[in-house]
Amino acid sequence: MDKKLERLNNTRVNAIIEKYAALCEPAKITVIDDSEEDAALLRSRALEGGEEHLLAMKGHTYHFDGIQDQARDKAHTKLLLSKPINFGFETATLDRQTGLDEIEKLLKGIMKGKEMFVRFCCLGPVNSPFSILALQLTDSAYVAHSEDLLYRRGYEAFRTAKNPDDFFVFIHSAGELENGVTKNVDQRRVYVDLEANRVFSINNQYAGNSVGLKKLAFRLAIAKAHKEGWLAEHMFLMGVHGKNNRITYFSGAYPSACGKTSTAMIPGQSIVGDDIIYAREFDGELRAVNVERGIFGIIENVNAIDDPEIFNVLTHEGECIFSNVLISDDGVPYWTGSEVDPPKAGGKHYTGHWTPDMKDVPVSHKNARYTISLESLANRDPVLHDPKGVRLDAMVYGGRDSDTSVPVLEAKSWAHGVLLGACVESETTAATIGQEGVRKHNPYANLDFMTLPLSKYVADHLELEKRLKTTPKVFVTNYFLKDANGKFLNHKLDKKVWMLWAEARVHGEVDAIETPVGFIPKYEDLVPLFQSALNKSYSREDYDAQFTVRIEAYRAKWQRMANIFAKYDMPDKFEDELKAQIERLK
Ligand code: SPV
Ligand code: MN
Repeated sequence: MDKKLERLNNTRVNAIIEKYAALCEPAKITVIDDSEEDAALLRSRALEGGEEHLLAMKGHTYHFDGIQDQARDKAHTKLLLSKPINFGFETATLDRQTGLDEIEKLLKGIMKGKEMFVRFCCLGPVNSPFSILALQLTDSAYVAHSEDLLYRRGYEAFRTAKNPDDFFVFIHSAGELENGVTKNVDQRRVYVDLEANRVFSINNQYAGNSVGLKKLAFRLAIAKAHKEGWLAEHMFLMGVHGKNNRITYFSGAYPSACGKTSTAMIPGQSIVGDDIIYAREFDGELRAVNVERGIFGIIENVNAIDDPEIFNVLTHEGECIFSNVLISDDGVPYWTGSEVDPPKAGGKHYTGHWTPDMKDVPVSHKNARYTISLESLANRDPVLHDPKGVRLDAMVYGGRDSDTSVPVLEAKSWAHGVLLGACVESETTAATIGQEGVRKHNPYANLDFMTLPLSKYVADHLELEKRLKTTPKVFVTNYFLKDANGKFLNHKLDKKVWMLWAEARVHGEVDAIETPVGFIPKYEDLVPLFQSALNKSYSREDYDAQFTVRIEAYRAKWQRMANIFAKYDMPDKFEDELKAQIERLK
């Protein structure tokens, strides 16, 4: 028996490896522990197997996903259920046994000639009451390498676990590769087996589909959190730096590609995480941790002016995987919106050879990404690995909304905030396969990952109030508001002012105007914030254009929500909040 498995001495782990080794028939099984040697082994295997390639800068590599494998595949991501559940929203489900039978057939021999990596990770900080252990089997060294940058190593945590049978399981195969990319994308499947806390993901490489610990684990965590009385949220976690060196922790849910990472990266603040949190009540306080330890971020428009910290990491030595960007002949990555011109000779592209005259093909895919660890960021918050997490004082919901929501507002109460979270709407982006720019209801920015009926999810949020001494304040932001001519009303950097205003509200330092839709900032409170945070003067005209409550558009929004929620059986308190919101707008 493998020495590392022997040392682990975990019967359930051994049985899983045995089962999937027999089914998938890999040529070799390699068990990864927490050592630097094993991390280095994964890096070299990713290069040897052609899933990654070296770049000129030390520590940098690139990876291409197939042309059809550039984003999360919602249509083929299915929840396996023994008994049908009425979610109330559209989600792909499949009879559990039918799904398991199908996946067994597709797994048969899928790793022939390949090496299967077995890796142990910890979702959340190690030795923390928040955390969940996870076992990943994959034949993709790129996936295993990405997980090393994005998650905490967990071999020792498995070895010393109090409940050694309690962990999530992820079985992944990139399937047959051609030029380093998955060939049989028509047989791509992501099957989430909630009842066994495991996910099967095959014939894909794009990390949102393949990396078990990311959105696959998140789907399992939402269901587990509901059963156990805590929250798993699609949220960043950040320290907002207020007056007198005060740090106030905020979490925020935004649909993919709507400014979530850039909010967590606002200059002068500190980032704990940019994608997923676990939150729990302890002694009447809501506390949260980042489930991850890295960023799988959108690279488009990352440049020296707008995202200086990330740009710095992407242009200096250190571990970084670039995916689906342009690679010049001398091994330099280029991407859209970097403010650096791609070379005239063009270079390697996930679509083939690219040259600047190919005007219809962007330099990088709109969902092209970088993978880095948070440790490489200068603005990382030192609490990142604290097993106790941080106290959450505020939650923010954001969306891509060109015509309705003011740039920032505060909910009237916790229950009103729960309503606002449930009613996030956003125009679709390139983060999922499908048409862009269509306004969609995306409750809590979480619709793609929801494994609970919305009524239960909402009830969990409402219930929380009873257990907390003080509830976090809830805010809604909108960075995408436009004027009648379709021009953005705000600069990208204005979000800093909105967050600092919200931070001051948490501490009762600024007043606000009560409107039917919530509390909005007063002009005179924003002027000094624009001055101190951005060195900008803020005009009354700008304020009026941005903060005039567009009553007709809001009415239309709440009518859309009333129509949607008429179909759900929601908690009474929620129905009351919804009615009250509509009444106030009358
Ligand atoms: C998102 O799309 O929300 C992401 C990237 O964070 S993915 O891994 O594709 O989910
Ligand atoms: Mn995300």
